[in-house]
Amino acid sequence: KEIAKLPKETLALWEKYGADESDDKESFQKSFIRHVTTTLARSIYNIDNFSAYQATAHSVRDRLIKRWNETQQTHTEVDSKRVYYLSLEFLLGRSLDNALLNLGLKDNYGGGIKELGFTMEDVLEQEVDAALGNGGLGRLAACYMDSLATMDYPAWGYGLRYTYGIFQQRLKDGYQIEFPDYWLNFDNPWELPRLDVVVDVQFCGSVNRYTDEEGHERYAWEGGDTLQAIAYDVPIPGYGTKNCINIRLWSSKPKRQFDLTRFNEGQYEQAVYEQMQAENITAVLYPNDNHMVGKELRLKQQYFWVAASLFDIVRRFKKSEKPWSNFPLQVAIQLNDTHPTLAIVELQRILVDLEGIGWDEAWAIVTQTFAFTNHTILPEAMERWPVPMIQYLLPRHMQIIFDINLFFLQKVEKAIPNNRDLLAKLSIIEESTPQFVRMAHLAIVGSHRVNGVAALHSELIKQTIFKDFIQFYGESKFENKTNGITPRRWLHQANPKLSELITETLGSKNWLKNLDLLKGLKSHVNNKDFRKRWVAAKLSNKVRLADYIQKATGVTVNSNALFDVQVKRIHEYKRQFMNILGVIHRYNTLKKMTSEERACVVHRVVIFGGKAAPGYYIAKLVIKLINSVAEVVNNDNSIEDSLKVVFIPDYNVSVAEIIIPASDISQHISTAGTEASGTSNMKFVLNGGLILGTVDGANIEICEEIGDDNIFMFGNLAHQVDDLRHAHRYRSVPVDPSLQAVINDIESGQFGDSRIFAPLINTLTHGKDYYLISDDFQSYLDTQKLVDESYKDQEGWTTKSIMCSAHMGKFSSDRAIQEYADQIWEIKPVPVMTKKHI
Ligand code: T68
Repeated sequence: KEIAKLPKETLALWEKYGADESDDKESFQKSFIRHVTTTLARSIYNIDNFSAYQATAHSVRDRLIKRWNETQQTHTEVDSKRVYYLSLEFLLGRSLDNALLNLGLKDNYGGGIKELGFTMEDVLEQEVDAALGNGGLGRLAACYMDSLATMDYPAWGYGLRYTYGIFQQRLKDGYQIEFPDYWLNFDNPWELPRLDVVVDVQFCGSVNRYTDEEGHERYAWEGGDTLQAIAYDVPIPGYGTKNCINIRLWSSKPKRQFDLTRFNEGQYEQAVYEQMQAENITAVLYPNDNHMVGKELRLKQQYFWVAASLFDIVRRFKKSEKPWSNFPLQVAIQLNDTHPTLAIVELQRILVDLEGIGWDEAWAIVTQTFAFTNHTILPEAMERWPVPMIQYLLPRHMQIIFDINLFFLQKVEKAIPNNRDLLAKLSIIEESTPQFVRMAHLAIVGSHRVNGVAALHSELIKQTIFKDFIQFYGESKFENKTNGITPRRWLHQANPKLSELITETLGSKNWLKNLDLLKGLKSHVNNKDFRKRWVAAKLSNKVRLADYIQKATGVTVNSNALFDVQVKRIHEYKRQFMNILGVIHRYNTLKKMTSEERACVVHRVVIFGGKAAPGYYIAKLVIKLINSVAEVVNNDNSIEDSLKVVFIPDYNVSVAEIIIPASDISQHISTAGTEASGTSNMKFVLNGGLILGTVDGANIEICEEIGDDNIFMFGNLAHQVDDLRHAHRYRSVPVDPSLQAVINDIESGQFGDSRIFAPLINTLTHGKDYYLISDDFQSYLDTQKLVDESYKDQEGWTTKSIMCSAHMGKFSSDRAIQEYADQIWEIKPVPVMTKKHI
């Protein structure tokens, strides 16, 4: 309305000068030089690769912001239902290459930068990863944002802007050591600081009961400390669309910049200390995956993030002046694991305490709004918070949780009377001393839908951790949404040669938006030229990885050997230990062979990578063992290069982009029933790598899609695990003989001081072996033999490789997002309208 009042001449100026910069080469070069001279205050005389990266990034950022603005304007105008994805982790990796590809700028920018005296490769290398996540869960959030943007959905991500992301891993004497990841050291061109978007967040204080004018009993949360959340927006461009969505990351700040009274009273240090406490909240990402750490600071992070995000969401809803009953028609909130579960309580508090809505009406709104994704059934990962801790930090929320629980249990009692045992099992409160709040129970009770992340996992949650809820809710509340990965980053960007071959073969780039089209490759599987180029692409990726390995570890590997890869967080359930034990078996078998016999074996390079949580002693010992074995094997000339072992340090998203396309076979060998889904398994197969895996997580669905001829599966099944564990404990099952031989090798000191590894060996013996390495070891070795045999038939292997990629359509994150959008969120795409610039 106010714009309409402006004089015509003013409007004309905005229209004239607000026009988009073009995307051609010359426009890029102009903006590049402008950014070098004005943004960076440099010149042709002192510009290095890093400045070239910054200038290029700023040029892309300008274009991103335009799209981002148009997207937000369109969403405001259309005001259809939006989805909000609440995730404590967004593992985005690098942004420049992704933005260039998604915006379709890569060719023009690549040519442009060359003429300016740089290579695109060198420039891309300069960027540090945004590593605000631990592993699968955080990377899933990033893939989902890419799909939401690409498919034109009106979506927001909400998370925390950690000053330090996941630690950097270095190796010293074969041990992992951790260094802080201060990723914001240099300016971050991929965020827009919104210093005007500030939300107050309260902690502690007390609750006062009062009666309002209408005689209703009400509660007010008063006093305590107030901090501020500042918004930093990260634009996420879709591929081949104008849509550019937003991840809003909150950073914590003290509310008052300086407490003068304190200062005057001589309490300077105390005042500064409190300021620092406020900034501490978003200082660091907790580095544990699949493990609950009950630190108060972690709970503060969760509430800080949830409170700021809900304030923002509610503020946006209120702008539309719709009645509260419309809230679930305008807003869907997805909880990425239980980390944001307090959002359920916070929304109920806003509705009841601040908006004066009756409890039942408010609760109906809340439960229709939220949906919850579970990512694990490991008991040690289940979030539970001590009641006294919540009571102290969030006194009103604790009351609300007790009330939610009371009303829920009353309903259970009514539906299934006289079952105290069931009430205790379903209760949100664990009746121990002290009491605990079970966050998963709260998330289930406060959501209209609960999902697992692969078919097996979604079945298992119904049979194990959430079994008692089925009695009350029935099955319909629980469903499956098999994870997916974005083919834009994980094939097009990470594997340009293969991407180009696919595009040429299929005749268009449409497969990047409809991954099922990869099926079209099947009719080319016998085409000689196509096969040759397929193999050549793999080889060139292996050469690229071999170069990287040389640089990162000093080990020289032969690109013609079979590349066998296991890269993921180091965890007992993922069984990197079993892999390295298998390597020892292989090594000692090779040593016993004659030179002639060895001439017939397939040469292997076994590649490991992954971080161990800093406090996870056994996982860190696994890293040490891998490095100790590598040291011996790589320096043993007697085996004539038939085996090499490398541990690539500091595995992260950018390193994954180099490793994954180069894999011949990758290992996904978790104890059956423990890996909820896995997502790297999908990335490897999409890139034409075969997998060796257990019957677990998404391996099962991958097998269904690609056919069991194209995958190496082994080991016990999920339903056998309980009995096997039982057998270990009570019948003291002897360790498998091949395994015992390997244990003896380690204990003999073949890989250095064996006392170091005693605690690790102890996890296998004395009736423990919780992850059943002993039970799966023989079938693991047998299957590895099959892999060797298959690899000897190179033509057969190439056929498998092509067939693998061709059948991976299902695992696009676009498919996953489509299912969430249709079946849980009930949202529709909103194509961005290109607008005038005013
Ligand atoms: C992973 N979980 C699952 N957790 O392990 C994996 N945990 O099977 C699945 O594919 C993936 O989620 C996506 O669904 C994690 O990555 C964490 O990183 C994590 C972080 C904090 C606390 C607990």
